Amino acid sequence: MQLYLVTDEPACRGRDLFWVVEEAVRGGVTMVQLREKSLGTRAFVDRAIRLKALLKPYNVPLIINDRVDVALASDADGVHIGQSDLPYETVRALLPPGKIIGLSAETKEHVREAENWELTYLALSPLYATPSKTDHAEPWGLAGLQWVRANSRHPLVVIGGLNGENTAEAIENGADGIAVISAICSAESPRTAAYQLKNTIQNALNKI
Ligand code: TZP
Ligand code: MG
Repeated sequence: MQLYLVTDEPACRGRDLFWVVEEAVRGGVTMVQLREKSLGTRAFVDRAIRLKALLKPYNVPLIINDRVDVALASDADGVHIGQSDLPYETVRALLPPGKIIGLSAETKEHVREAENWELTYLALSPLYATPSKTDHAEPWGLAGLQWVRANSRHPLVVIGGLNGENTAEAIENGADGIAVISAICSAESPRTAAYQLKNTIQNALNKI
């Protein structure tokens, strides 16, 4: 989950979503989340099945945002849930063993509660304010990230406002990976953007 791409079709600036994802994976993206807030269920499943087939030869896991049913129907590798989605226990019971479960945490209370659960990762949402999600909670910032690192046993992903300028500081302050929409989906070259972010992450990891 070092470099985690979250999809958003409008952020792709008219380019084909599958093209953007494949370019990003060729550049170094290690995990992809299909995030669809307005597609109907059937269209969501069809898109997930197509994306799963695209990612398989690259060995890059596909995570479905919000929807366990869509993840099951597409044989995706896991689900990302937020605080208003199905409860953790329900998701755990519905998914076959071995599937990925990621959870967004917006508050310290969410982080404390998540200590009771077997998560693949915990996502701090958002690390910084971002126009890509208008209804986001109060940003964690670096001090918040440090607090979570000291108080959580889970691998940590940070999301929200991450780019080439602030990725290194996130890794140096305890993030195991970064998740992005616009830094890759909206980039002139999603492949180059992913390649550069991946290098930045690896350099920062080598320093710690
Ligand atoms: N959840 C918290 S912030 C965010 C999501 C889906 C949007 C991240 O987008 P960007 O463009 O990488 O800031
Ligand atoms: Mg959600």
